[in-house]
Amino acid sequence: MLTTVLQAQQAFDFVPAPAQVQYPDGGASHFVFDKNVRIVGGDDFNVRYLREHLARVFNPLGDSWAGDPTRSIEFVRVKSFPEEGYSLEVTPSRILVTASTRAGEFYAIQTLLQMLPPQVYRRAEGPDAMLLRQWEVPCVEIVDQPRFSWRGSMFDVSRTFFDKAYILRHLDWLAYHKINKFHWHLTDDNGWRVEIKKYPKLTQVGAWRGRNEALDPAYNSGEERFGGFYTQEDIREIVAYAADRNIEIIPEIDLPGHSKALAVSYPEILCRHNEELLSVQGETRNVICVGRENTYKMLDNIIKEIAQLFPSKYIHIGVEEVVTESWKYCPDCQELMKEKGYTEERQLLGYFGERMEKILAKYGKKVEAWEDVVEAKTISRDNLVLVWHDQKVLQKALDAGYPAVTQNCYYLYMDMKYTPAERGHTWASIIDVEKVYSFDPLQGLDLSGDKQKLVRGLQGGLWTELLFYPPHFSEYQLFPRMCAVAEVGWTPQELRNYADFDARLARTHFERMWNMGIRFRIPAPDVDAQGNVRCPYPNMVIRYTFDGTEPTVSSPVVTGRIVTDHPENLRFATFYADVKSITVEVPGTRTYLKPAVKVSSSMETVKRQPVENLALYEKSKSMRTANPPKEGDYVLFTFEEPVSCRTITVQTNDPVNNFFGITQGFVEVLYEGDSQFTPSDRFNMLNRVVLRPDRPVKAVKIVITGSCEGKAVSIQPLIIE
Ligand code: TNX
Repeated sequence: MLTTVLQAQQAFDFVPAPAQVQYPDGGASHFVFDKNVRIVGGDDFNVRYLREHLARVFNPLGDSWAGDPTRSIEFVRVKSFPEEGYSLEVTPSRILVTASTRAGEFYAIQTLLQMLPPQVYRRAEGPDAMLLRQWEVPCVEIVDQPRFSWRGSMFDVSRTFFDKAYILRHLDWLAYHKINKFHWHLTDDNGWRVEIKKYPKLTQVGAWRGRNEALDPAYNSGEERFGGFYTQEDIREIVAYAADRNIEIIPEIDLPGHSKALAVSYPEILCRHNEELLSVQGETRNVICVGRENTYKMLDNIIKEIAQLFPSKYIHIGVEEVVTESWKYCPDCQELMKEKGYTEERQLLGYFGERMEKILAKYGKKVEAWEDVVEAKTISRDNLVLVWHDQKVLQKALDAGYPAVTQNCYYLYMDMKYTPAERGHTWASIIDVEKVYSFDPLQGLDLSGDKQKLVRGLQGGLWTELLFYPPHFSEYQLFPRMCAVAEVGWTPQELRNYADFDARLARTHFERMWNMGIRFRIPAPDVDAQGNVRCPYPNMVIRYTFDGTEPTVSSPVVTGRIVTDHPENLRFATFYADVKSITVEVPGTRTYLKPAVKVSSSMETVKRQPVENLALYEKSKSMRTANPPKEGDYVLFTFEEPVSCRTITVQTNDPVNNFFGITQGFVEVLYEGDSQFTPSDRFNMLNRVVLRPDRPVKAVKIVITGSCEGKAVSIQPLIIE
């Protein structure tokens, strides 16, 4: 028998913060939620969605929500309300939701869910699920509407494939944050992910990566074949699922560059030449021919199927980072240039945009394209530009009269590192949550005339070259940065305040996300040289080990001062339930041995990173091969004097530059007094072997047994302790 009446908080921790929130009597009176509350009116799906979430918390389950006429949730439609806007009024006898659309109603429900215990988000109750009898919601009046109409998330499923179940969960997470656009980056160099009935090879060939596949493996994917695609049936299901949650899915077919997956499936789409030109990402032969009519026939057929699958107004056709030089060597492209009087290959980008606009129009669609399409101004002004560089580029799009959305890489790229010690790219910058939050899509712009209206909004973008490993890393990269994107897109600029946002995350929103099943990123503890540790949030704990191993959920919690003669072996991580930060140590306590060593290798290296680098023991100086390694290749480290040490870490990838390491190979050790090498471990997922020698070591040898994931590998200096 449950007797405790749980107290709700006085002020709600909404994310994103609504435009107006008032507590008429300071939260003194309440609406009591229990199994007897009645639901009146409302869109069918919305009501089902609400009931389904309520049933995760309130006992008993079932349809008893028809109940008490004196306490109800009522949905009313009033035409004058803005698109996606709503009001939500909580009084002791009823919760009144007013909106003009089912979208507004849906967002009122999202706000309402944030007034309830975070368990409303839990995915399935376990056998020991605790259901509540009642919950008190303080009386409140909310009037709300979004600042921008485009609040999006771009997800690259080409580089790393994410299956249907995961996409559906991702859509749920976005909806909980009032995000309304899902830009689905379905094709790129590393995978074609949408079934096209007329061209089955796109997914038979172009959807698979691996050592023996048409497309190379991914960073950290090892040797296994991996990939996949969405059938047209999957797509329809996903599109409908999103639409129910007020999310429009915009498909991207990335053309005419970034097209390796298309080109390996149907090589006839390439230009007629054999030049191996490198794209920014180091791909070759990934630019399609824009001079031949057959290209447009094929694209027309593809777009026809895409247009039938996606009800969105726009289809994104790519147009970025195209190696236009490829067209220089192509007789067909050159002939077209002559005919058009073009002097530069880049002009063909404009031609391509124009042709695609016409094809899309046949199927009732408008073009969305990356910023490169602005230069030629060939597509009409009712198409949409997606900017990924800074505000200057956005300004150019606006000045040219194009409506635009920004995915500014310096603030909104979710594949960048949060801090230097974490995984991710760095080329655009290091992007912590505060940096995302600090962004305003209107900052630094000249908005004279009607230009402000052209800024449709923003989206976070998650590129997935580095996301194959570890599990849940996509969630780590997205959250809580996407929470910040959501608030930038929704909340009036004058109400935004990072400290307040961060406090809302800490008090309540982490717990919501945990219940949503998101394995989000939490900051590592601060550890100073004296061993003082500070936990980043009061409702998290720091766990530690003293043997140099990774802390786990069952490691002890730091409660006081730790006294040890071996501070170099201490490791700390922040935990929120089973969500874990990266591991940190006490700075300056580890001592590295740098015994004189001669290093040789069977592998040719690039000039700037020769094998001799490895004798310097400098973190920033590694060896990089010129080619993929092959069976029988080796790197041999021979010490001048036998080395006595506790561990030798043989690290082969380059964690700073995310460069490939050895996946097929092992390490062997020559001990003092022995005449033969003793085999040790094979390289693990982190391209690493850790040796714990019990005798002095004369030599260490990396033995290669097969190829690697990339086109070459890097090898780091030995770490000897
Ligand atoms: C740039 S942004 C790209 C992507 C990469 C990303 C990595 C854009 C249009 N192109 O192809 O995945 O950088 O951060």
